[in-house]
Amino acid sequence: MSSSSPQSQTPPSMESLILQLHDISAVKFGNFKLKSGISSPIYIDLRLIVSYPTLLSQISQTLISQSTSPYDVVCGVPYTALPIATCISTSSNIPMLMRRKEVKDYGTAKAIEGVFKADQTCLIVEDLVTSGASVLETAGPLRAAGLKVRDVVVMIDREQGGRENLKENGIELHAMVKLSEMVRILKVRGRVSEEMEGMVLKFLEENRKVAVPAGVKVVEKARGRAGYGERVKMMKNEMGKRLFGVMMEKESNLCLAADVATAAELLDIADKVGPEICLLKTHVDILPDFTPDFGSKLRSIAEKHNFLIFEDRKFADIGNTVTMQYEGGIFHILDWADIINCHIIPGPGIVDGLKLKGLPRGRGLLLLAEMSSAGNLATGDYTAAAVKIAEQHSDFVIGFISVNPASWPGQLNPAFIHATPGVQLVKGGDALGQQYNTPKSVIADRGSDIIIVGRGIIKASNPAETAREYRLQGWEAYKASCCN
Ligand code: S5P
Repeated sequence: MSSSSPQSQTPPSMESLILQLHDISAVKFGNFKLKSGISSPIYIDLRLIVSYPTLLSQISQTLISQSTSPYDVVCGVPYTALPIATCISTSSNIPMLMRRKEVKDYGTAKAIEGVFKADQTCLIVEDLVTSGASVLETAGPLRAAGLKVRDVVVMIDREQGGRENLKENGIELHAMVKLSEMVRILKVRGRVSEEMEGMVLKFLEENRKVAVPAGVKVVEKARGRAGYGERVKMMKNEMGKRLFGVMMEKESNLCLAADVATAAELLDIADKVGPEICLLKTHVDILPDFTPDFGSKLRSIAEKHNFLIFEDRKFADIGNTVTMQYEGGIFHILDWADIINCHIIPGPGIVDGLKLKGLPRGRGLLLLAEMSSAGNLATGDYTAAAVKIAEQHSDFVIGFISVNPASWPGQLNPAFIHATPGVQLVKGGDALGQQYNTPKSVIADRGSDIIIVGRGIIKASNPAETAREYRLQGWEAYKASCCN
């Protein structure tokens, strides 16, 4: 499928469209307070065009002729541009997609509705572009779903930095008309005074560059996202920085889940697989032969092979209790684990508690924002709450245990690391609800950073060789996703 732009009717002249927009009061002059708080002499409300079907159809015809590159699907930026995209789709017979503004269940609900194949090209349709932020917010999930986004057609370019901001993100803006051009036409046709034209031009001059809100710029959550080298500078926690550093030095985004039967076996596999991994994850409470020197033995292997240690304790109690569980008991986790994780079910107090002990020791914390097991409850608002808590504690929280961060609404904060369990070389599951995805799908499609692999490696006949295979696949997927 490709655009052939069959046009049944000649698009009306630009001038006539602009006069019609003025006739229906979609363009007004006066003194208006914009959402941003600034006063503007011009106000544009293109939502009105749904009440004028002939005009809507004429505008859509004009927009079809704006983009010269072929495309397979169109997608309107919600909501004003949805009817325009629909008209473009029906009149050119090119399928349409819809981007959901609210994705309720991030793990499973689709951000994009409609039928498409990865690698198809999607044309974005928008009514008005100021900074380009809303176009970027739609381009992000489209690209995360594997679609190519290179062009956006828009009715009016406010000439306030949108074109440049979009270009920086690999998107070319094709505008039906620029705001200054529109005002000039209205002046020539006697609809506005020369004085009003001057005021609008002055306003544009004074507000030439509207910045894209922080975070929106990284439009590709999975593809084209910032590399670890850039992100290490954004990470606040020292242990998180070290982790990024190890990943780059060893070209490894592999974490071994060393769920073996004994401490002796764990130390043995840590030494064998050590060269391939950036992180080794333990469940210290499953080791029957645990002794107080376990921590120091594991730390010396970690130093030898340059990996970090992550105790998957999944703390889940109130702040006061977790301080004791973290440093005390038999295991003294605080003494040897570089990184720990916790559930957020008790609320932010759990992070305060762990931070009290961990931060002075230079440790880092991962929050369980999602889980890999079937039917788990860490979805939707729960995941969003984890993101909020992480942002409020970014001195200690280094990131998340997540499963499909690319599907989370909004932009992913590049300062946080995502580590994903449920990884094997082939998609599948176990008899107790575990669900597996491949390294490529986890890193390149689901937008994660680290693959956590347990049985895929420890049950292999040659764990070191298999770990190497996982490392290579994980690293390949990272390179592909951050460089195209
Ligand atoms: O949601 C989760 C969170 C974690 S940390 N799902 C998980 O499977 N894990 C852990 O990852 C789990 O405790 C185990 O240690 C590892 C997955 O092991 P595998 O053998 O299924 O690869």
